[in-house]
Amino acid sequence: PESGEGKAKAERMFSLMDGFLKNDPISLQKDILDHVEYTVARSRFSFDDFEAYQALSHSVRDRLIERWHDTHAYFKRKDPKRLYFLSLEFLMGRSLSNSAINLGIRDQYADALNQLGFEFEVLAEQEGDAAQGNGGLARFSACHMDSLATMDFPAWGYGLRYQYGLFRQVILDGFQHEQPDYWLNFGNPWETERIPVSYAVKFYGTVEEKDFNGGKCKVWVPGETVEAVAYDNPIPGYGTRNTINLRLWSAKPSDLYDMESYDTGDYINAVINRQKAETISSVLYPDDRSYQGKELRLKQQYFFVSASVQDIIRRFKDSHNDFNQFPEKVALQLNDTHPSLAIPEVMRVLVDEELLSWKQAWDIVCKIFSCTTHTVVPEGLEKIPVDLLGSVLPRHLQIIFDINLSFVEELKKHFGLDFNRLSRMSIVEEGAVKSIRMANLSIVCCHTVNGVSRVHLDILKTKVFKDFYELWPQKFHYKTNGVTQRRWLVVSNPGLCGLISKWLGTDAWIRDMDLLMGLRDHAVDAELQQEWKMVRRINKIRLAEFIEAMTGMKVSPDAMFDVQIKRIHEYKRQLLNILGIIYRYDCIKNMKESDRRKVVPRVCIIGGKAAPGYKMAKKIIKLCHAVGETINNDSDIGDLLKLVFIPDYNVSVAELVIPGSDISQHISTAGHEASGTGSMKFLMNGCLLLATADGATIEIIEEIGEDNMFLFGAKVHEVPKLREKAQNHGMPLQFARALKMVRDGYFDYEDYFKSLCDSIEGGGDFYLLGNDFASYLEAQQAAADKAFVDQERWTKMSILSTAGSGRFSSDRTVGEYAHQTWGIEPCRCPF
Ligand code: F58
Repeated sequence: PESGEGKAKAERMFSLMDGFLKNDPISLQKDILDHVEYTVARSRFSFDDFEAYQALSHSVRDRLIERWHDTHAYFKRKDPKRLYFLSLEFLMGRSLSNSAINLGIRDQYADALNQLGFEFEVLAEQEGDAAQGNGGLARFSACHMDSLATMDFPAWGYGLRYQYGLFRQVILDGFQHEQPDYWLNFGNPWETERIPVSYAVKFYGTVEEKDFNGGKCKVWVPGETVEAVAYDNPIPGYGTRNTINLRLWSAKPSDLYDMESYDTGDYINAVINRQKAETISSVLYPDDRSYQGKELRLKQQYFFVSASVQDIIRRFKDSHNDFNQFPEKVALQLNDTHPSLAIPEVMRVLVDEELLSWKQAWDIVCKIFSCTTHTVVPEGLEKIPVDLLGSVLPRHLQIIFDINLSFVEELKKHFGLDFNRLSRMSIVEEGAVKSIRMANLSIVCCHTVNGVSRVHLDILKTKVFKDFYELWPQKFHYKTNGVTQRRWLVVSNPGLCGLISKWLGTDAWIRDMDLLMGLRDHAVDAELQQEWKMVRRINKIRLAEFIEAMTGMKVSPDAMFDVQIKRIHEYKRQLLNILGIIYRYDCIKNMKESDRRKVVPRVCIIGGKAAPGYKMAKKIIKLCHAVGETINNDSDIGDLLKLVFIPDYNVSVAELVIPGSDISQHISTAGHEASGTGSMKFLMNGCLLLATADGATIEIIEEIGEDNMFLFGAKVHEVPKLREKAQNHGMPLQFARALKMVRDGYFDYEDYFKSLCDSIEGGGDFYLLGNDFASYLEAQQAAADKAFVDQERWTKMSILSTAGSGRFSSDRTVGEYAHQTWGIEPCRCPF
């Protein structure tokens, strides 16, 4: 308040506080100890590392909350257009280091802790990962939140607060087993439960028509009501006071209970049934391949969408009373089609509850939604069976049918009675199981649909959404992905980070990655090269220690560390990597002693989770272990070749592995990886890429040049022809030999691996492993091995990789979205 009674009250409130929290070492120490005593409820004279971590996190959180309040008060006062980012998955990882660094007080905390006898780094290791997502799509959400905050955009993230995050991967005898990730077991200091922020979410029931104002209106009478309670997670920007919010919804039984079920006399069962409401937010679906029409999944989607839409509309109505202003104040971004029920939900609220006309509501909807698509595979496109949707969300089904009716009319005007085309484009798919195509719904209603790299957009335009592109070419865009340098360099590689700032003479690149280009001028400077190698070696030693701790295997940091870490998928071709390793093993084994001395020792590191129901992916994990078992115990091979599988790959593991890698593999069959973001993290950290020309790699090549990476394999446009050829031609010799070793039981388990071998030999080699094998080996041997021996050249390539990574910051991506898609401006909290 700027004047009057409100101002006087605010001043008095403020005078009762100690002012803002202070960040000098004594204040921080006092703060941590207070939290030990009062929050963790341990004696300040006796607490362990975990308790110290809890107290430290609460102390950091206090500072986040201060800024969070200021930011939101400021947004409220300025009332800018806001972006709402809706995603069913956020893969945030740990928060402590990231928050302390973004707040600009990590070093102060480290000093304060030292004096108390603790180490910041050691306490940071106590934190578990927040793994509320599967892979790339979920990490995309997390990187975008960091960039939105740092760039001062008035944005909110909305999602679901799963009690069980992505499963933990346990390897027993080389096989993957899944264990539940009950991540909230030890509390989560980063979130704040907001009991007063809760909304009723309805399911099932019937739709009734009532007379209203001389006309008719629809009333949805639900069969079940569940309460959505908000949990807020502050997201601090770097180099700004702005701290935005990630609001995750948790399901609780509703207070609106149904008298009938209690009146049956079966009180206990009635309570138990109510309790079941909580299952909606209990578990994350661990499959990132294809959509399965499961009722729980549908309820999860609608649950978080409905609560978010209610929250957004409530906020809008707090300061506006005319819905015509809605598109000037609100942009809604759908992260893939998972949140696309938000479209009929906004229509429903505007028409049924706010009593706008259908036309008014539709005009608004067409202006506020945009959608990012993350996949190229048609199996990834969601389809919800009409029967299921009609039962769970009867009013939404009606709305979707009505939208489709007008859309099909428009199609007829445009294309005439081309029934094939009409049936392909219709939102409703006829067939054995009549379904709603969520991608079609999204394209019809969103003003912008974007792919995540240039080549991804080409594939969308020419294949997946060809018909729609012909109708609305202006709707389709691409925004090449990026990742946040705060987490992927500043948090995870402090050594390199300091070196970069020293040589650039500034740390301004942490907010402006284009500045990294300045490193190009020093790429051959002997002094920088020396320091660069030193930092990278320290990171390799750290990685070697980690490998020993996780697997018991000792590896030498003198060897080349060759890494492939990502979800296990056939299209990502971990199998190509393993067959390449088998080939290398076979070669070394058959070499003369004198030749062996010339071999560059190599540690091959693979990590990643397989979806629990994805049989082939699980076999690939087992094969990796079986091959590793043979190679690692072969005394002929010694340190020349090692194969390590890092279990339970997650964000924190990536933070440790990436800075210590020499070379990383991004080897999907061309045309299958929509973008790929792992490559960008490695690139920033000066790790060389061994890659196919797929997804965003094509744009990385343009930035750093072919000479600074190791490219191989078929190009996107060559793949269809090569596939036909693969059906009819045999395998190249070297490839057949490596595969035969698997088939013949050289690594045991021949029966178990049979279907894996058959998928290549008998199954037409869909992912073109055979076709790309020779050029893969060439890239590996001629290029990578030779280049590694020439450390001066290698280091130059490494420096140029980091120098060329500026474009792949999510700051650039988010800036493009803000400007071209959302129409939002920065709103920087001034104090
Ligand atoms: C990933 N997609 C892409 N899930 O595979 C990757 O290339 C990209 O870099 C990343 O998104 C970020 O844009 C992903 O994680 C999916 O694509 C789902 C597959 C199953 C259906 C729903 C999407």
